Amino acid sequence: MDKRIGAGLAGVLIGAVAYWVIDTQGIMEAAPPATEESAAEWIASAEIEIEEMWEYAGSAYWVNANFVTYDTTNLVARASQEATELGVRLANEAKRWNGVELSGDLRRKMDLVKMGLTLPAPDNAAESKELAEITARLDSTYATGKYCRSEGDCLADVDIIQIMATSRDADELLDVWQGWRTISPPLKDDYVRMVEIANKGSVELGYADTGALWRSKYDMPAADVPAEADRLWGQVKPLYDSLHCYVRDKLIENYGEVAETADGTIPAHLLGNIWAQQWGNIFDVVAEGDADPGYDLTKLLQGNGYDPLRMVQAGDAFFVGLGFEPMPETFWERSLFSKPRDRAVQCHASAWDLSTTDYRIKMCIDITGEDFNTIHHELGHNFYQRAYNLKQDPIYRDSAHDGFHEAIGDFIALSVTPSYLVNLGLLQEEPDASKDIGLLLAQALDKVAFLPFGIMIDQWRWQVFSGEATPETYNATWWSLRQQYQGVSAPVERTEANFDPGAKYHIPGNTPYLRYFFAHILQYQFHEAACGMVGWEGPLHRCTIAGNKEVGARLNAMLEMGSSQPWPDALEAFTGTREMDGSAIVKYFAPLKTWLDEKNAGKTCGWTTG
Ligand code: X8Z
Ligand code: ZN
Repeated sequence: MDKRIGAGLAGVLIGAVAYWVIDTQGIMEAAPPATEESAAEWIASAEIEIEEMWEYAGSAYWVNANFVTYDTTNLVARASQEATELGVRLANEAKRWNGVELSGDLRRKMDLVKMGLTLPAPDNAAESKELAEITARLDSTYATGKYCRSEGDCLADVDIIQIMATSRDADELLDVWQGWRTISPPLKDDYVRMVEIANKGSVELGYADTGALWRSKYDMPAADVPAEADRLWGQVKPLYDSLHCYVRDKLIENYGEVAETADGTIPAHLLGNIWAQQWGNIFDVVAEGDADPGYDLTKLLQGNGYDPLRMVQAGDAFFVGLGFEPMPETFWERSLFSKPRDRAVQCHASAWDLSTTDYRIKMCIDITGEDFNTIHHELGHNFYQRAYNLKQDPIYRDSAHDGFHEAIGDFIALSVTPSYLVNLGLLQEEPDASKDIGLLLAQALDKVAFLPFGIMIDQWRWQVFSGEATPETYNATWWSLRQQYQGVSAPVERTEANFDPGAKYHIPGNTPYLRYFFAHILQYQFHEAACGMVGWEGPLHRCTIAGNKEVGARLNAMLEMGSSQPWPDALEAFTGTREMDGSAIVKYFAPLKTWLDEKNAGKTCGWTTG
């Protein structure tokens, strides 16, 4: 999630107004008439409650994520129940002003209150308790999931991620690929029940189902969101198709028939990532001689004695160079940068704002280029949070839309170019233009490969929430979408006894995922606009905005708007355009596309969708 990724709290913290009585149908008694004035009063006191609940529940979530135990899971279930009940109550109370004409801010705040929850509970204590217990259990069970390949040799998520990134032994890859997916079948019953309860809660709030609620958060008719995502996907799909064709061919060269499929898909265990979502780790397997980037960031970090703290300091320094205040002392004291040896933590990286002065990241950092990027990603959340927290009322303390939150740090990391690495002292000199294809290929393996993954996850959830996919077809639907969008297939037969979606953190963690797809489009728009501001005329992938205070000021202006304006206004403030647009990422990778298409000439590309 955007505010506390992985905590399941997004938008939950909409406070209560204790002195107004509300019955179970949401009809107010003893309440003042629904006027503009009463709306303003209600919002003001709701915002006080929101802040209090945010801080209280945040502490519970933080403790659970950092010390995953039976008891902290109980505590988080309690806090989550309270927060959800407040959210539901307020969403119902806000309905009171539905037919009343309100000034712009009041109407917007009312609407945000109504759609604030990610998983609304029905308006009864039994089901809200059950929902809170289920979500806490899903999160903790995932966090403690392990695959034991032999007695005493048990692998947690971070170990599996490492093996998938570095092993080139197809048998080992297949073994851990299957092994990690043994953690999720035990989650399925809880997941099914969770969908049932959250849907009931969503219907009570006036949405067709929970997917419809999720799609309602984009300042456009909810029904238009799938088409908007498809429009963007259509812009970038030709680029993905070229990459897919090239990578498949190289994998077949390397792995032989293990990589060869009759339908043209790529087996999911060969792509360097346990979810086949980003493929940068197999750069060495797929790159040809003329695609050498000239350096390897992981080796540079390791060779220069970087440790997790120093990596985070470098990320912080980037923002400081743009003119932002450094993260406060408490950030350094309270964040978690390394996986502790003696206890279970939720290792999936997240960024937290526990109050308007308390920012933290929680991450099990490895000294790799991939994690260096993720650090910038997480810090992007923190700097965004601080910008709007200091400027906006509690209800507006969020990003313009959730894709903005996910895009900021990635946009900053696009400026971690060779010239910036030279400045950091990590690289002696910039590789010349002959290395451009290598640089672009390395990045495309992460960013372009991600696009279809980013869009298919919530296609699956939308179908689950709407009932189009049932518990009897969960896994089949998942693999059919994987095939359709990514051209990726399971390396071994899967059945409904498997629950492969549950092996991806954001499914048990209940973090909506379309945000990451939008973010992968937006970050290139931000980059292109920012490079325009610095007067950059070279290729976009060589542009860095490091140290540019003017870009920093323009960025801050967008960040501090929070969610106070519809997102096209925020986008316009920074980029001058009001639409999401895939042409920036297409332009960025245009030289690579030409190169890939030359390499692919004469090959059979594409896959069947079954
Ligand atoms: O979950 C994340 C971030 C935290 S919001 C580390 N990401 C997605 C993922 O890992 O699946 C960033 C990229 C996509
Ligand atoms: Zn994020």
